Amino acid sequence: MAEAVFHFPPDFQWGVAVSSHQVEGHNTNNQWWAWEHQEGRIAAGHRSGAACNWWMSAEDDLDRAAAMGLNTVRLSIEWSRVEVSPGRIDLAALDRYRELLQGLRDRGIVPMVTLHHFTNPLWLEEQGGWLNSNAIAYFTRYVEQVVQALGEYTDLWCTINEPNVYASLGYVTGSHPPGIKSLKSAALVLKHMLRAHGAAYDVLHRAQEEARVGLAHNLRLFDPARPSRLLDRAAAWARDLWFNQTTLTALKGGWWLPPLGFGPAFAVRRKLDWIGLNYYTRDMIEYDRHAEEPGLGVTRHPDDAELLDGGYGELYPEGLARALRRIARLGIPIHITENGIPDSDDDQRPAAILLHLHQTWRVLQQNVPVMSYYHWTLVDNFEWNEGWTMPFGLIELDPESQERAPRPSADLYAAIAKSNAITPELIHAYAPQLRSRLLPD
Ligand code: IFM
Repeated sequence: MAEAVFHFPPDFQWGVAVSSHQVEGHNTNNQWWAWEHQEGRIAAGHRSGAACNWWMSAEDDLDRAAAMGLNTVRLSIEWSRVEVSPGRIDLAALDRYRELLQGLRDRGIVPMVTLHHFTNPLWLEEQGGWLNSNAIAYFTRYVEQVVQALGEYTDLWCTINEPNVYASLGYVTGSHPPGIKSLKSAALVLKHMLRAHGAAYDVLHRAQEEARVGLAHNLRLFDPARPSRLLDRAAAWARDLWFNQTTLTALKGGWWLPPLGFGPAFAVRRKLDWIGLNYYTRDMIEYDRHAEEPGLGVTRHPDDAELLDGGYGELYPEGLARALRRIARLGIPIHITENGIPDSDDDQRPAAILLHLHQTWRVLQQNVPVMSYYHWTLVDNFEWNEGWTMPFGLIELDPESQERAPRPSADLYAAIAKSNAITPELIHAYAPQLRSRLLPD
């Protein structure tokens, strides 16, 4: 038996990530349900419907995760289920979450609990959502309820998933609800979400001494398409400032950067025990004076890029190492809270898994404190505006029949998790084309 080449640290955690609206089904009380029911919003007219049916029965999927040798799962609590109207808590909903978290524990799986993943209760949306500064107090009140009810099952909390994506898609491109196009509004929303993170951090630590509280940041890389062109570099820089640096500087330096403002961010400073990295791809940015926002340029891909299905971008695993090294400057533990690709026939995913994990292994050798890797995702789920057309699952799902079929990637990921290593055998078996790239002669 050949020696394993890429060993992970003995306490490294292997997981999958999901979110409430994408897997639970029939989340009728949030703004996404309303959005899906508007004509033309979702690809192919799809709706989340029963999703992966986790609200009724997640347990078989929890068994699948356990059988794969996973020891952590990241899931989110659906605010609109817990707080059905302002201040009115649905105790039965909290009971169901208790059951789910206990179910994970019974299977030897540590839950990471996200408190906000893109969805708002309708009652909050009707009050202006995150544009309304009251959202911060509402959110902390809800977090208080959740930590009281569910704190005995976890101490690993992710306050908000991808505030930068929420603000960008909902308020810059207008492609997600509420469909607004205004950078000024986007900046206000992002600032409110970061302040809410800071406030939730305090609530969680007050309620639970041992709480480990973080936030999941989607770090997309923006490189100039033509590095010698000043305008390409400026456009890539401007995108990065908005999408990454505003959040990272607020969290690390406790400082607001434009367009969020300019000055000390006391509400956020030092309110982070770990940082979550969601990494998917990079954009090569080219200045284009005809673009809608010329200063932000347009996205190009290198001629030799391997493109992902459905226009999701470029397969660029080296970007994960770059993102990890950048985020390591925060000087706190890192969880890779999401990484994966859409790939219905699984012809790219096995190699993508191996390449991204190889990059993770490389930065671990450089002492970057990566604690865990959560693959996005276990079972195909409702991919927001893309509906069911963009399957990210290790396991294929037919949302109509609810039938599941593991893809080869599920076996590969299980084998890696169980051996805590990438072995030459796995490379030979699942992605022989990577032999020369990953294995020494
Ligand atoms: O499905 C999403 C998830 O909700 C947030 N991060 C990116 C994933 C894939 O697009």
